Amino acid sequence: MVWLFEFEKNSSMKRRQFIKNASLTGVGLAVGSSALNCENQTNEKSLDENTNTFMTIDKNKFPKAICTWGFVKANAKAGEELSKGVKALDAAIAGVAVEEENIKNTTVGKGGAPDREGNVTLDACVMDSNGDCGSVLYVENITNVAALAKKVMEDTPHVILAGDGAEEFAYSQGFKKEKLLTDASEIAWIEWKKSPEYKPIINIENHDTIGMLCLDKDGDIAGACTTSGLSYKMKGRVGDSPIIGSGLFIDNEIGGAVATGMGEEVLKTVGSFLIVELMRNGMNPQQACEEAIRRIVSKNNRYKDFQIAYIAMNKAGEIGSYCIHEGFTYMMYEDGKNENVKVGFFDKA
Ligand code: SD4
Repeated sequence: MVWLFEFEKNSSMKRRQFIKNASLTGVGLAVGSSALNCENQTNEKSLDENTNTFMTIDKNKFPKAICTWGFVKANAKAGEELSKGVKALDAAIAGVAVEEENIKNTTVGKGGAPDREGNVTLDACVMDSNGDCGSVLYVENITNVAALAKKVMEDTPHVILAGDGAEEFAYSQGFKKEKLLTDASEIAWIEWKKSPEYKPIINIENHDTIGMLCLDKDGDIAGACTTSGLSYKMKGRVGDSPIIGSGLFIDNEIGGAVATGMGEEVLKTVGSFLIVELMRNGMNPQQACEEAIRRIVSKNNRYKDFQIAYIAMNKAGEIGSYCIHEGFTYMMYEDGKNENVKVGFFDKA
């Protein structure tokens, strides 16, 4: 065990050395050297392969927070935490908790729409700057599932806990039992049962999953993604949001990405991991998000019926976002300002 740990540590050090050499000799990698030898520097440069110029990482531009959709308060909360010096993962969890606790949001946390049997089941994951991650899926009766995912990451030998096991673990960690089905969600579900057709509606039914990426004052990236999934899903259904690599992925040498929309289609292309790998290979966050959407629509002629949107941020704090259909926006917190940004879309027809 000790030997394995030493081996991993060494191989990761070797890789870092390679990245550093690649940057210095002008070959290879685009972003990703920001974790290197820069403890006390404000600016740091790495080669952007697309432009063949050196990209400046200016730590004065940190911190930054971005999240899916127009969640003004959640993103502001994360931004304020980051400005106080809170680390990226804790800031992201504090930010998304605002929506988990918002009973008017019908696709996240308490107040989320139930499955077709009337059960609210939540999915969430978190990923930290050091590559650790935690995830919970199909959890009932617990509101702050992103915080619970962090507990799984920190206090269990596992990455994922599901269903009853996740719920029992939550109680053992002091989380309280709460009824997640609100009166309003129950009324809407009873109404839906009168003609029970499962048809997620673009930008309406799908529009509330919160995925958040935070870049803290030290230049470290982490993220969180939390949802009640698609309304009136089949019992047992789990989407992309709690699946590391699909709903969320972070590589602190490169950047991070999160997804929202029709989870089944994100899962098929492991969308967030794909975006981070595309950034590693030289794309900027915008190009990477566009390519990830292109991979989905090029394989799937049903794309007119569903929405998917991605947001991504690299180590320099550059941001990208793209979606299939018009209507997606994201929040960006930077320099104390919290703005809603409209996003370009693929389906111009
Ligand atoms: C899911 N991706 O469960 C989530 C739903 C979503 O905005 O993002 N809604 O498939």
